[in-house]
Amino acid sequence: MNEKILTQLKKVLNSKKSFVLIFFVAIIMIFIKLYYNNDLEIFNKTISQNFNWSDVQKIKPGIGINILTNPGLESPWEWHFFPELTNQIKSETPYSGEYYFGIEEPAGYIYQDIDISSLSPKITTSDYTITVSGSMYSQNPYQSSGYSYLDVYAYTDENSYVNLDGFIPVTEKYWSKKSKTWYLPPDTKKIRFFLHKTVEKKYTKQQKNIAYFDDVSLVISKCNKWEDKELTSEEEKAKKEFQAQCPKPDWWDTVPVCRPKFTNINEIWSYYNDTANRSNRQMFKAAYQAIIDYPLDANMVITAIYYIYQSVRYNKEDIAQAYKYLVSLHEFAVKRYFYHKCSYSTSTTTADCMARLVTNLVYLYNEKKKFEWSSALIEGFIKARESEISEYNLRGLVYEYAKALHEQGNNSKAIDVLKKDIEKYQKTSSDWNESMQKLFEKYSKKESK
Ligand SMILES: [Ca+2]
Repeated sequence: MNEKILTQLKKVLNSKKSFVLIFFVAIIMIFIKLYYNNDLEIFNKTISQNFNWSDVQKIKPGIGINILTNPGLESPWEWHFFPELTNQIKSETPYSGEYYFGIEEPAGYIYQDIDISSLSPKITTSDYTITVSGSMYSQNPYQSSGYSYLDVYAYTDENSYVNLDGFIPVTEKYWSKKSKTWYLPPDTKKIRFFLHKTVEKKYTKQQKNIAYFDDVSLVISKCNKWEDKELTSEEEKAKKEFQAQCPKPDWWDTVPVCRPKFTNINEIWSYYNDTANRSNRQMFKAAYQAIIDYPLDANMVITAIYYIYQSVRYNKEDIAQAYKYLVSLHEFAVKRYFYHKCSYSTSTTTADCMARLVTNLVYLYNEKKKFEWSSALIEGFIKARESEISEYNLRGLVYEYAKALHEQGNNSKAIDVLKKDIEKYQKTSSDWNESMQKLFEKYSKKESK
């Protein structure tokens, strides 16, 4: 009898216990959920104090894979914060997953150490590369500070390292994937990978630009160096002529391009568009290599020069630093291929590929205030090839022609050129109509003064 009562009582107690336990667990979960949502900082601190860091499964270093742990920046695991973790973990607009990092402090940074000593018996030669990439943007960049960028310290032992720098800060205000590749110093044992924010010396307290990061990666690859193609004696002669006028840039040997060389112009075009996985210098180098591999293939040479121009002009670098022979390069092409018939399909040919190079050369002349060279070049080119140039490219040349005439003090001729163009195309709905009209009005006002 007594035993029966006891078991009954135990049952009741047990059920109450479990009820109370469930109740408390629920309350705790609600609290955690509230903190989690409302104050990520407290969440992070609570977790980081109670978490056993050694439990984190680290990525085993290998060749050709992303060797960062927690590359999606979903939590603080494996990352080190300076200043210490406060509110660098963001959740408003992730690039992927639920979280990402944002550096607010003017001199703040975040890094991860990667031990690659298990790989270093292999990395004894200079043909291994390290590629970093990530999605980044900056919020309300104030002047020229507060932009996201990445860099790397390659340690050959505990105290000596090489700083791999030169990553161009990301000025976009929306998620943009950028990458950079360096040769990895032989015998690198450890890599310290940094997420950084650019800082101006004079920053104010009010200035709160935030540099954001998500989905970062760090990949070590074996990169076979390119051998120059074997050429016929005729090709060799053309290559020498080209290189005498347009030598390789000084930085040539420091920029690895780990991809097969171009064999046709479609490959140039698709690599140019792959901005997430190539830098402007890599684009330049691959295009230049195509010219010296196919020096007698006019379409290849012209296309490569066009994309060299694009990569130099849009790399936010000083042109002279990127390539000081950019004018020579265009003069070479314009002289050699002035009458070249560009073919994009088998049935039609145009002068458009040359019109684009002529336009670029005019931009370069104008920057040097060589307006008389610009107008002479456009005049000659239009005279020789007008019927083969598309309306859009032709009007682009006419626009530059008017500007060059105006700059030389020949305003009335500039107005005349614009007037003729406007009359000729008044019934079309081209983008050029408005620009031509505006320039015409601007120059006419000056004339009547
Ligand atoms: Ca993420």
